[in-house]
Amino acid sequence: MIANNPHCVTERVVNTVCAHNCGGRSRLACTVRNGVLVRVEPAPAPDDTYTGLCVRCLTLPQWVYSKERIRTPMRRIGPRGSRQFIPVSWDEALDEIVDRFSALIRTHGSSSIAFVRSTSGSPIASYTRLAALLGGGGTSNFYGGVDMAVHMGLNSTFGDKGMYGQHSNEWTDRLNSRLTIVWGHNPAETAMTAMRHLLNARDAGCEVVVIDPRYSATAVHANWWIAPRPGSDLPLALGLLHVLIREGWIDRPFLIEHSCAPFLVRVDNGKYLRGSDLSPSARSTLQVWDEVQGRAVDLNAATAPALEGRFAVGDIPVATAFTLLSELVSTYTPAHVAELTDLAAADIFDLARAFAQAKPAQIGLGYGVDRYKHSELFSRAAAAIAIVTGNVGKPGAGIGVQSHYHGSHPARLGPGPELPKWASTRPVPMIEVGRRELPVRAVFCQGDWINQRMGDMNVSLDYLKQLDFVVTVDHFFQTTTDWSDIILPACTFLEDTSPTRDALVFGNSIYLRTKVIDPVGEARTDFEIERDLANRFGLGEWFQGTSEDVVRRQIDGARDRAFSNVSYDKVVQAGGAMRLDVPTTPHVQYADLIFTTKSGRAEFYCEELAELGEALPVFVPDHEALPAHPLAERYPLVLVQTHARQRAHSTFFNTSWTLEVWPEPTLEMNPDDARERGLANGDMGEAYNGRGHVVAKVVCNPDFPPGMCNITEGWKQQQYADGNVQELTNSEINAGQTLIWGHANIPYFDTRVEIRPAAPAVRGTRP
Ligand SMILES: Nc1nc2c(c(=O)[nH]1)N[C@H]1C(S)=C(S)[C@@H](COP(=O)(O)OP(=O)(O)OC[C@H]3O[C@@H](n4cnc5c(=O)[nH]c(N)nc54)[C@H](O)[C@@H]3O)O[C@H]1N2
Ligand SMILES: Nc1nc2c(c(=O)[nH]1)N[C@H]1C(S)=C(S)[C@@H](COP(=O)(O)OP(=O)(O)OC[C@H]3O[C@@H](n4cnc5c(=O)[nH]c(N)nc54)[C@H](O)[C@@H]3O)O[C@H]1N2
Ligand code: SF4
Ligand SMILES: [Mo]
Repeated sequence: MIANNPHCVTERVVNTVCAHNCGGRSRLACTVRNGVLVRVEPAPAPDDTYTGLCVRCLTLPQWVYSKERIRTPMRRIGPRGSRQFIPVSWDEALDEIVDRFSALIRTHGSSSIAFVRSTSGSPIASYTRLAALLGGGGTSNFYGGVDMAVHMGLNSTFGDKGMYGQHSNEWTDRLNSRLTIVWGHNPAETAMTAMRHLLNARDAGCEVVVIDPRYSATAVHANWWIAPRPGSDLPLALGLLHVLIREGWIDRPFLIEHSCAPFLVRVDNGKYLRGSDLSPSARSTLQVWDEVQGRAVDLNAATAPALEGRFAVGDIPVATAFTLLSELVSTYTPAHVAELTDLAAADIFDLARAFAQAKPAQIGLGYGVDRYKHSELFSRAAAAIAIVTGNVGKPGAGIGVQSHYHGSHPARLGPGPELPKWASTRPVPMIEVGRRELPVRAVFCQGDWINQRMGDMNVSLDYLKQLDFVVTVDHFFQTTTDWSDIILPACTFLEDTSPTRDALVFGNSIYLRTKVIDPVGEARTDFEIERDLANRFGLGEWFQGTSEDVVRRQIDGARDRAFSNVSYDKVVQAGGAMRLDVPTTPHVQYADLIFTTKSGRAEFYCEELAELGEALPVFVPDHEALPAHPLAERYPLVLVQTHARQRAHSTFFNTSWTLEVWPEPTLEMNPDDARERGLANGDMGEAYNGRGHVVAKVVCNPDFPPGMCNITEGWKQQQYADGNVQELTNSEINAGQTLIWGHANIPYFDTRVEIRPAAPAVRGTRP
């Protein structure tokens, strides 16, 4: 190869790891020709079962150089929302941010600045350090709101594993299962690299049951598809529990030894009975009914704890937690549940029987069951199914989320960058932004906050419009950039070495991110932008070194045994990925049957929620998707927003190969529902409710039951003919979630609409 020869083609292949938040972590082999990314293929993973990528990433060359790419810093010159910007230098842009933020901090304090971030950012380059240090501590931090409700329910049942830690066994464990319920999850489109494990399991004789109101791409591959009405999974779970308990298909030893089932609960206040309730000098030990002694005793002193029964302890009426659960589900007969769910009673009975007979059986939740108002109650009921049948902590069993991170082997990294003790942020739940008084005057957005993270968008937009100053840092012009004052161009993961979110570990291996190409235009990495801003704020001492230095520290400083065979240098020498020192068998969540609940056991009973009447996973039929809701008459259709196969959220909204297949937002609905409204395939339809509207092309799709329609989330504002799906989505705040976890999940799918033909004026596509 001759340098400086214009006819010479230099070509190299660089391996890195995908950064998009699709829940996978594919290793990518990127061909770079004369400095330009031209091709992406799968690179071998250290464990070959994890080698592979999806079609989306084949389009990365189009993505990274797309015409929407922000190439220089920009300043707004027209009114907010007018999309009128001029390029400015980095110095001008950063100086303006520092001046405006400093002035606000002087006048209103550091909580007047808020930070918010995309889920695809790197954990060490998401402006969290700057947010914690700015103005002497305490900027506002908009957090949460997505993918949290099902985890909340599992957290309160099994103990806190971190808000996203409640995963099922490792993907590769599916093979050990005899029956697996894929519940509100569509891995054929949303966890493509996990789908093969499900298909392998099915081919090996595992019965795959998909519970989804629509005939999804995953249901197509199932042995059994169960289609409840949207938002009715909780009564379905209670109906399954009814059958399991009534028929005695339960694991008594597991219930007595590892769950809260035998704990005595005070009927007067819903709290567990404790020794201290009986004698002020006694300890607060949980009480059970000892069948041999015929009285309440300390849990540890019991020889034969009763599973069932109502008793009087002194003058306190009590019942075992299991008895209360049995009584709750006693009315959820298959016939009654059939009415609540639109299912056949026989299917409910048969599913319970199949689950009880298959040993082991597994429940894998997705996030389709996370986006309703009471999704945390649903996941608690689903967890109770696994608990009463003893399907916890075993290969092929378990309940957890089967989407992201697949129940990776635990591997705790060493410390990240150091911060002073006083550094902190003030958490503001995302769902509350725009809905309560906040001290915030300026928002720094990493990514497309308004389009992607907020439900009920018109409220969010009104909130954003009255702010003094909005900064967005992204790769592409998108919905939030439209409304920003300063826009900064960020490098994509292909131009960066900051590690991928989930901090490097995937399955049983460690993956480093490698820089593939030079920054496009004037883009800088988020790591550099955060550091450049920190330097200007006089906080440079906390931002010494490069992102590689941080990663080196995290790996080389790890105390966890899993890292005993690796060092930063060894991983680099191995090409950027290595297996960790973890067992070669798939990871099994809770294999040790040690739970981090207060009692150390699996608790389907949550005494903290007794005051709300939710100590057990009760069915509260007050939410928008259900037919009894007052809005049901005016807005008869439930609108969900499934995650689309051709994007990771909004990412890939602009790649031409994927747009060839699916060029614009579509409103998918049952053909009969469409016909009733005078709509046919290809017509422009307007979905509307009291919160807003959207116009999109109607696709009559019999895979959707009558009463349910869909617009996939993640299209950008400029792609809609009019409105935005996010204008329609529900943002009702759940009291139980807020009581226990301090914040609530956004119930995006708990949304009702009516649909009509769009007025001719809005049938065109926006410029
Ligand atoms: N291609 C692609 N992959 C992705 C993403 C992406 O945007 N694109 N996003 C990633 C992220 S962050 C997430 S959170 C996951 C989300 O991915 P999934 O967990 O698969 O969630 P969804 O696509 O939202 O919905 C899954 C299924 O739930 C069904 N559903 C809707 N309502 C109900 C209901 O009431 N009951 C039941 N039982 N089912 C219901 C829907 O019809 C849908 O088929 O995907 C990840 N993977
Ligand atoms: N209506 C509705 N809304 C939803 C959902 C739904 O089901 N329905 N799903 C929700 C879910 S589960 C999730 S996880 C969220 C995902 O929401 P996000 O994480 O916000 O979605 P993305 O599209 O991945 O990223 C948003 C923007 O961030 C930019 N970006 C990505 N990576 C980086 C980076 O490293 N640096 C910088 N500076 N910018 C970056 C992208 O270019 C994009 O414009 O969406 C939520 N929104
Ligand atoms: S988007 Fe997801 S499935 Fe596709 S290559 Fe990246 S990690 Fe793999
Ligand atoms: Mo998500």
